[in-house]
Amino acid sequence: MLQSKRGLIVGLANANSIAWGIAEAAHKQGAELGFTYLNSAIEKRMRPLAESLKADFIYPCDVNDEASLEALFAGIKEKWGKLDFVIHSVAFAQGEDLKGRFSETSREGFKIAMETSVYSLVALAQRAVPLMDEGGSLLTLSYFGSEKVVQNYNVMGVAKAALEASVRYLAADLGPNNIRVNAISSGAIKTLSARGIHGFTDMLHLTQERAPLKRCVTAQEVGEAAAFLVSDAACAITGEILHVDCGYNIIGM
Ligand code: 1JT
Repeated sequence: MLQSKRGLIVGLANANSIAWGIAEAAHKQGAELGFTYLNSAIEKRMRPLAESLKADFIYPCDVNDEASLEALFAGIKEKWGKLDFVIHSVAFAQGEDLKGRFSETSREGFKIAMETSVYSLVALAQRAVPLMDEGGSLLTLSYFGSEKVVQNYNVMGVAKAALEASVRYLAADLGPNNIRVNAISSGAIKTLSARGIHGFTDMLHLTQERAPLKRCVTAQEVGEAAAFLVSDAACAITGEILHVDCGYNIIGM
């Protein structure tokens, strides 16, 4: 499905990462992959994983740093000359903003969450476009907390709502360039991001009880859906938020 396609994966931290599920699936479908890491602690965990998929490159990148993005895309241009897809699997909020009262979110905390979790997609898109002459595909990761209130998700829910809106605006903007922009709204998965979040294990149990499929989704399953969305099989799908959550989102009471 992804034979002769070249994809950049941003957000691989370790073997629990959603980005890892996506990387494995994309590799299985024949994609050539390149990866980024934020710092040396993350590099240590992700490098062996990326190498096991015969990564064409592993570059440092801080999505909040313009110079770092410039260097990344200069590297990609030199190495590949073109780009077929980008996986954006990045989000951040301060721990203090992922608990308690949303109304108490600080200006700085709000800014940090929005910049890292939302603007970073726009920043990547800007630089990917010139490498996608013949079209391409951008994919980001969202979560149900963008649509309905999920206790403690707080500022990330607001950021994910902005991320999903950004997917639509980017899709409209880049459609004439034959660049598709989509998101997967994943069910809860125990990743590095989810670790240390108070009550996360209870959330997983509740999901298993309430979701139509009576279980939680895996990063590998999100990966399979992601591989489809960035492939030509999804050539008419853009601006879409695809729920890959064992059906959790359809349940009311
Ligand atoms: C971030 C974190 C983004 C955790 C995230 C996330 N998207 C989903 N999760 C898991 C999650 C987190 C909370 C939650 C439900 C799911 C942490 C680091 C910043 C980015 O609340 C019920 C808080």
